[in-house]
Amino acid sequence: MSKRRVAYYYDPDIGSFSYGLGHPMKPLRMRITHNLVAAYNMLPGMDVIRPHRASPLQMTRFHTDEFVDFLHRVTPETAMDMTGGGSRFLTGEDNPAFDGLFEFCSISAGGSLAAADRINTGMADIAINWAGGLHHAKRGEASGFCYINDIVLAILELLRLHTRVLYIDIDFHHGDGVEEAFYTTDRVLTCSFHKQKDCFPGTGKVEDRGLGKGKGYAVNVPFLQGVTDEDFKSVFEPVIQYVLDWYRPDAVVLQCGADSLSGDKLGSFNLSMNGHADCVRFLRKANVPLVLLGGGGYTVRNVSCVWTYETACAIGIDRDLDPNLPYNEYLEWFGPRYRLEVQTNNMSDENVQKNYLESTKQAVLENLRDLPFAPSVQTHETPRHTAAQSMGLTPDDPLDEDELDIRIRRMLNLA
Ligand code: EL8
Ligand code: ZN
Repeated sequence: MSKRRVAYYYDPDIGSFSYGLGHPMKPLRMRITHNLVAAYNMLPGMDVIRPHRASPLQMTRFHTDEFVDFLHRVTPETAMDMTGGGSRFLTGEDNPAFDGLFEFCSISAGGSLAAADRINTGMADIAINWAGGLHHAKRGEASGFCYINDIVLAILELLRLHTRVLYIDIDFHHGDGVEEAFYTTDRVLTCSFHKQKDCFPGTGKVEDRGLGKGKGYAVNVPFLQGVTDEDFKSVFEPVIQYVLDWYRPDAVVLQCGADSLSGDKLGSFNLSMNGHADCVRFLRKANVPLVLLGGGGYTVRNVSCVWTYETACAIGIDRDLDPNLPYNEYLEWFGPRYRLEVQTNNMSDENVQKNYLESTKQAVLENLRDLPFAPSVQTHETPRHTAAQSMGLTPDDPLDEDELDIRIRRMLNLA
């Protein structure tokens, strides 16, 4: 397997944050993953970098000033008595104001921004940030354990030097925050594979395809519970191959949410580690600059196994890994088999009933037939930032094409 230059972003502080007792999101999983990557002696094969922490200004390239300011100020003690701020920006027990919240967001977003920058400079073929992938966060509010949308920030960074970016999301949940941010542009094609029926956030239907210039550039593949490796691959590969051939992305961002694995605490798919990693291998083989990000994943041992294995896929040593785990600081988390694996089970696969899988695949591919070949950026004069305000855009509106152009030009200090 040909070599790739891999940049790996990790901040040793990330594992110390906690969403609070009983919360399923455990930042410790990033530390356990890193520990396993190191125990397999993978670090020498990558450029290992502790990323700068994203600043509030960098976050406002997508998020509203007031939301970022709130995250910067809120503490567990003040969250409840902030005048409406607590409820308006943080929704319920999913998104608590935990100790160090802003620092956590800053590390997560800093890693994804640094990964995008490394791709922009051409210094890496693949850039990894397992602390990223927080795909639900909206411009003005937290959602689904996500506060700052590091993925949108990274894609905006990639758009400075790339005409078209492909975003792929294999998390159990729909990547709604990223889809919404780019719903009206053809410069980002978002493609999410997820459970939609009776599942948070409830969006991501096949017929949800984008708006205006973005029509056809949001692709949704909703599965039913019990998805197997075979099911997933039979849809993922033809859909992504078609998009690669016709959209011709200059860069790809793959959100590797691990709650689509079998046995996840919140998910109900039946993917093995190998089946999940086949998506990474498929994109690596496409040989397009690639950013790998984390995401959901609540059975911590499985999360750490799959992200360790996908790090090996990125480097190109996955076939050589010993499935018997090397000694490491968290070995007890992997008992009683102490193996690099995610065991599948015999749960019912609802996707093969009533021809659901085949009919969904055909509907998605039918939609893709409208996709024009490789749209290029319009060369029109981009209106000034004031144009966006005169368009009456409110903080809750998704970024439309002009708004996107304006924010990119502002980032480039062209506005
Ligand atoms: C659960 C929403 C799903 O449990 C978020 O499900 C998915 C995020 C993701 C669940 C829980 C859910 N929230 N996206 O992976 O890709 C529907 N929330 C929850 C929050 C706090 C908690 C327990 C469950 O701890 C408690 F507050 F109870 F202590
Ligand atoms: Zn998820």
